[in-house]
Amino acid sequence: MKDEVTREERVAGLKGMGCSRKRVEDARFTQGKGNYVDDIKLPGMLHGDFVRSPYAHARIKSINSDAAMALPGVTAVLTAKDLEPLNLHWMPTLAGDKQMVLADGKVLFQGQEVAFVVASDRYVAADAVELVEVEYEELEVLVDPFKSLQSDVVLREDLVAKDGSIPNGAHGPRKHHNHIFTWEAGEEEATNQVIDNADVVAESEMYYHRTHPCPLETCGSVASMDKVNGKLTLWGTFQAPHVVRTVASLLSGIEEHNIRVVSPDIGGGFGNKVGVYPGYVCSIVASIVTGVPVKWVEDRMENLMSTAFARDYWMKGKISATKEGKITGLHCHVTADHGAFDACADPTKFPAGFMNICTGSYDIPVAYLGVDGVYTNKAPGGVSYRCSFRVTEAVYFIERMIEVLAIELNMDPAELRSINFIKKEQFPYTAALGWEYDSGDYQTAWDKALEAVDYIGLRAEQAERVEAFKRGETRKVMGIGLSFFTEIVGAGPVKNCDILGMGMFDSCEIRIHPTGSAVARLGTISQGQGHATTFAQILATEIGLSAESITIEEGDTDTAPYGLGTYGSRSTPVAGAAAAMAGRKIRAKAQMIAAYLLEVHDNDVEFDVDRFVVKGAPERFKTMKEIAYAAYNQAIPGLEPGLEAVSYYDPPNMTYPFGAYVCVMDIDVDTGVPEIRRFYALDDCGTRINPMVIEGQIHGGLTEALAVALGQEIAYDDMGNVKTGTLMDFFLPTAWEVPNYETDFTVTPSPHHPIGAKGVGESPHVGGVPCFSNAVQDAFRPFGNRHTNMPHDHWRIWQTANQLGMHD
Ligand code: MCN
Ligand code: CUM
Repeated sequence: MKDEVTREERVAGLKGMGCSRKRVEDARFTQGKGNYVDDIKLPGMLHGDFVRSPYAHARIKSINSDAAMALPGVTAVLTAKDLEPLNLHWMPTLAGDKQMVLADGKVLFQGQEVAFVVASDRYVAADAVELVEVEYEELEVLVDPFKSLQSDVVLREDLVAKDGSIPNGAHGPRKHHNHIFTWEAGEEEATNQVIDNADVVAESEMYYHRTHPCPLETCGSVASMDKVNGKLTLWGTFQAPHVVRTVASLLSGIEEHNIRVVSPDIGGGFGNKVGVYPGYVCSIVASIVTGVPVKWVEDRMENLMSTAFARDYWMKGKISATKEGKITGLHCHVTADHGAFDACADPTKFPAGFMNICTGSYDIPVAYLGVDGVYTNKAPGGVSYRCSFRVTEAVYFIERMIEVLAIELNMDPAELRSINFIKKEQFPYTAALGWEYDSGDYQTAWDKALEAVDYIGLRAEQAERVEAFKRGETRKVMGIGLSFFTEIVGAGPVKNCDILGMGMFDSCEIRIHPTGSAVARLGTISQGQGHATTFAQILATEIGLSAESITIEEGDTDTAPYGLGTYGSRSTPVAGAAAAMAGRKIRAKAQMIAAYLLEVHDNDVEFDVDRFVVKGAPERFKTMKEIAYAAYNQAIPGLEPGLEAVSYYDPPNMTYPFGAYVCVMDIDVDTGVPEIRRFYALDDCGTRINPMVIEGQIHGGLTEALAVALGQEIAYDDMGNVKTGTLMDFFLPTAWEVPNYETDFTVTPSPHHPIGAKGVGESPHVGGVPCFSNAVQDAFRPFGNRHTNMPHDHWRIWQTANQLGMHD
């Protein structure tokens, strides 16, 4: 048979890996046809709403729900007392702690769930919430983790033994009743010795403030208990639907096969939707109690005040070097404010996430990290917002330490980085704090970035600007923000990563239909990352069917294979690998079918784009479509009919994407307003599946980084009131503040990933925050600045200028 189509055209027709295929999910999103939790409307459905605590720390004297129950349309008001007989008034957190579902005796943060009102509609429920009378007795509030560790006030009375002693926590001994854990990595004595004897030592203290991912869609769930069949269906904003099913089963006693958890479309997760919230539990209980479906959807203020926050790390560092700038040692201590319950969603063995990647991209011979987790009267959480499990904090820490060391050495910070990079030939590289970096070529990326922005020219311009400022010719200073980051994503090897005991593998199941189209289901779930588009591209290249003919399904536990979900940029490293492996199983069977049809030996055919070809006889082939048809319609000796495969993939290692970012900023010292002149972002995520999706991820992550660095904060007053609980006060950047990002890349494949791909979803945030912050700090460096804390809002920038005497 003669082929009319060229090989290039066949490759292009697949829309496989490397193709900037348009996102297939956007057709419904841009037309308002998405299907979100709040779009789920079931017959007879009731609506829940929470009575929340106005106080940050108070004893509950009484709850009176008579007036609320008297309101027409109100079905039930649940309190901890109602949940206690079911043993559901507390629930386990993903960090091995436990958390009140509804306030049990006292409240520990403003906005904490006190009672759950169930009514005929959302508005009646909200009115009834106002009618529930709760009598509180205020207690002393602790919002400062350092004071909390000194205070006699016991926050978690449930974690103190009757004799007053302090039992161990999930991560070992606790030093104080408000202490959660101490976590250490590296060698403290050896590190101290190196630092004590070093030529040059730089020290810095920095606060990575508390913030919140604030996804456009808030958290919510709809529970429907079918008592006749004993089946519970739960729709919700879940980044890890299978884990939710397992937890729901363990908590409720309903057998796992009788629970179906569905994540429909999700309007942004960013880690905010990994944890299990009281609202989910209450909607389940309410549906069991009332026998009808119950919906719970939080409002914006509830989302900002009570669901998983991000960061809140107080970091103290020492870094030592030779006079020539070779780093010799790094010491880091963190006081980690986890709020009222330790509800971080880290893998079990990592109570401070992967903070021990804080040696960054540098070859540092010896290091130590110590983290103390602390309870305070704030909302629980900590691991969210494109964080790769605390890697945001780690990269911010090391990229600030590098800048401070450069000041100490009176050296250019770009050169200091170059001197200390882990070299290409050192990979796989084992860092002082234990991680084995899979691959990297940092110097090449760095040189490309510096050249692209004309770094030397920028420094010359900056020096001129400083002189002009001193002569009184301008009121604007110029900052050049640098950051080089190494990410660690793809949790993870089951041997050291689990969540609540569940190993962190992931999965893909492929079913090829007779006419040569396919459905593939995975254990992950997209919240906007474009999985329906990109996973199909991996499969297109692996199995030779066009991405347009492959449907990707995620998020329904009745159909998708078990997987640990989407966070920590693990979808590509883990589920993406499972997809490739399952695709290869399909291909292996297809090869046998092709050989049979072509009447040659299995080894005499080879895969070529979309077909199997007889070696040395390219005119003899069978396309994958023909093979799929034959799989269902021909009796092939020794082979079962059908063409399906499943893979559960346990990665041998994490993947280590990296990047080089430069931000050029002009700052008006009289208004404190920064203007971003240029932002250049080079990312290396190994093999690139969809360059356009990658670019979208980078634009989004950088914009969120801009937000965090330049203004966004969840701030509390001394009484524990959230000062930034609405979008009037919580800064969300708009097109107005966002610059025109320039993106660039290098490609250093992961040696252990089947297609060489590394994750990218969190990279721009991880590298972006230090880059924006360094730009602000660099602008003031010639005037004596060493370090100022984020967020660099206009007022704080103005203050920095003022303190440096620039308004005199
Ligand atoms: N990709 C690619 N080539 C690569 C790596 C990734 O084309 N070498 C594509 C992937 O196919 C996928 C996207 O980039 O479509 C992101 O992939 P990955 O880095 O594997 O991250 P995940 O899919 O696991 O997404 C999680 C990550 C996290 S943890 C947060 S937080 C975050 C982020 O994604 N939340 C997001 N990006 C987000 N983007 C949107 N729109 N919404 C969120 O909630
Ligand atoms: Cu840490 S935010 Mo993402 O891992 O969902």
